[in-house]
Formats: sequence, C-alpha cells, structure tokens
Amino acid sequence: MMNVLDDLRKKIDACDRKLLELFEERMAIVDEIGRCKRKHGLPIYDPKREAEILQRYTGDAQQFFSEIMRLSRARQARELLPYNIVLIGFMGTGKSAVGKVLAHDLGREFVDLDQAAEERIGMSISGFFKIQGESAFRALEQELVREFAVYEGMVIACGGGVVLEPSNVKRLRQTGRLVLLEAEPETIYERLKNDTSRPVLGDQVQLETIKKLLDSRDEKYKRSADLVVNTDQKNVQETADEIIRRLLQGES
Ligand code: PRE
Repeated sequence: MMNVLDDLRKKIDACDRKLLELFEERMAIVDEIGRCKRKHGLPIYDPKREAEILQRYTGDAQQFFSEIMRLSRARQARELLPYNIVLIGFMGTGKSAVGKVLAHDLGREFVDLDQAAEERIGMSISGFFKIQGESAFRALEQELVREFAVYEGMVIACGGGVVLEPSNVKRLRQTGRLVLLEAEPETIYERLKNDTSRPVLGDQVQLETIKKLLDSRDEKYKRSADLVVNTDQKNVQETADEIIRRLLQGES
C-alpha cells in the first residue's frame, strides 16, 4: 500500500514541476502585458477577456483558471500600485461597496474595518456604542488600524471616523494611499435614510445631522487624502475604475 502511495506522490511531484514551469511562463507573459497596459493606460482587469477564457472551462477547471487570473491581476497590481489602497470618507460615500470591487479588480484582499470590528466584538457597532460608548469603539478602531496597516497589497475600507484620529492617518499612510470618497449630503441622505445601523446619526437619519457632521469633518477628511474622488453620479464600478486610473496616473 505505502509503495503505491509513494509512487503516486512522485507522479504528483512531477506534475507539479510541470505546472510550475508553465505557471511561471504564463506569469512572465502577464508581467509583459502589465507593462504594455501601463504604457497605454489600459485597466488591469479586463472582464471581457476573462469571460472569454472562463467560458472554455467548467467546474473545477473553471475555478482553477479563475484563481490563476486573480493571481495575474494581483501581480500586475503589485507592480503598478505597490501600496495599500485605503478608502476614507463619510458614511454612505460607498467605501465598503467600492472597496469590494476594487479588491476584486486588483486581485487583492479586502478588509472592511467596521466589519472587522463587529467580528472582533461579536455584536453590531451600534450595540457596542450603546453599551461601551464611542471612546471604547475608537480605541478598538485604533487597534485594528495598527493590525491591518502593516499588511501589504490590501484594499482597506475605513469606518467614517477612522481618520479623525491623527495616529490612524499616520499609520495608514506608511503602507498605503488614502483615497477620499465624497458625496453631497443629499446623496448621502438618500443612500442612508433607511439604514438604522449608523450610531453617530441616531435612530432617525436626518439631512441636517448629516450636513452638520460632514461640515465638522470635511477638513480632516481632505487633509488626510492623497486622492479625492466624487461619487455622486457614479456607480460602484465607475468609482473603482476612476480610482485605479487616477492612481496609475500618479494623480491626486
Ligand atoms: C489576464 C489577467 C487579467 C485580465 O483581467 C485578463 C486576463 C490573464 O491572466 O489571462 C491577462 C491580462 O492581463 C490580459 O489579457 O489583459
């Protein structure tokens, strides 16, 4: 029995060596494509091309190629955007939704700091606010920033209050570019009016409260930002595309 297993494992090792060789060959081409895209200002993620490749396969093989292409995007992104992308801004500006799409398109890991906080405390943020108060939450937020800012190649969506604390901005800056998502108070109101999970807005979301809070924070948001992107008339994909395009151009 053991002999059979040993033999089969030797065969697997031989297969893996061949796979690795081909994988490295493919990745060298991906690198060349990356340079070509850079030169011509083309996006990293090409959904049409990926669909064309994926429709050739089904089941596990499709998964396999899907993962290879994610690694390829990550590789091009690492080369072209060698820093974390950190989304900051007021609630309702789309940080979580845009962050997810950005991470996908760049083949990166995504972390939503509010979600990470909820997982850590085992309850909703608004529940935690009620029981422990805002300052306990801000302390937890700082701890999470300390943890996640040391990683590389991430997309990080911050809670709306994160950059109000200067030490958070400093930490996030060491490994990332801070991208501020903006929206008019009316847009934010429309996006949040039925949302009861925003403790700093109270139980009933009001336009006036949004305006006041936004006013008091605007300066700090702007001061922390490397890049400012307006989201009023854009969907999530359009916003993500604009962020990548402008970061690639080295714009601010
Ligand atoms: C590749 C990677 C990313 C794109 O989304 C599409 C395809 C791939 O791995 O096949 C290569 C590539 O960058 C490209 O063909 O444009």
